[in-house]
Amino acid sequence: MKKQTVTVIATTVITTIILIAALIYFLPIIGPRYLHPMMMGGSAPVVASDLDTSTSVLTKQGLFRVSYASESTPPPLNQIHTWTIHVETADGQPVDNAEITVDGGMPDMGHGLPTSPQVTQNLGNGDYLVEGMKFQMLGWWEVRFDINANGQSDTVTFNLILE
Ligand SMILES: [Cu+2]
Repeated sequence: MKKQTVTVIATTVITTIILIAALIYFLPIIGPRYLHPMMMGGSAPVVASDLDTSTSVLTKQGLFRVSYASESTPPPLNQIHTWTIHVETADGQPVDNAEITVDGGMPDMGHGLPTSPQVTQNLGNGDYLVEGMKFQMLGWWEVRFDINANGQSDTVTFNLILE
């Protein structure tokens, strides 16, 4: 082979490798923004415009009022982080002895959370630390807390839209 031919082949191979490496490197960054809607059939998930995204809401049966604060606002994408939730009775008394479990997912996509967040600390005054929160896609997420306190249980659902 001519030296020139070898040079052309080598350049092509190196360029290809660099392009593939760049694609692999950037996919996790651009993926959630572009691939996710494409994988779902070409359209971005439709989110009801009247969706309640309040960070403080009453539980389903109205027993408790629960609010949350993410470690950073808005919650980060693709990063494990913590939430703090505050639980009080409907008339505003902090609930200190709650057993709380966490669940959630993307309702319009039929999948759950990528992690299993846990309430790991009772911070007192109705505050609880939630560790292991993670959202790996943009769009509409539901985060549910089952709250059990004083022999009563109720569920709260928060909606959030990551964009
Ligand atoms: Cu999803």
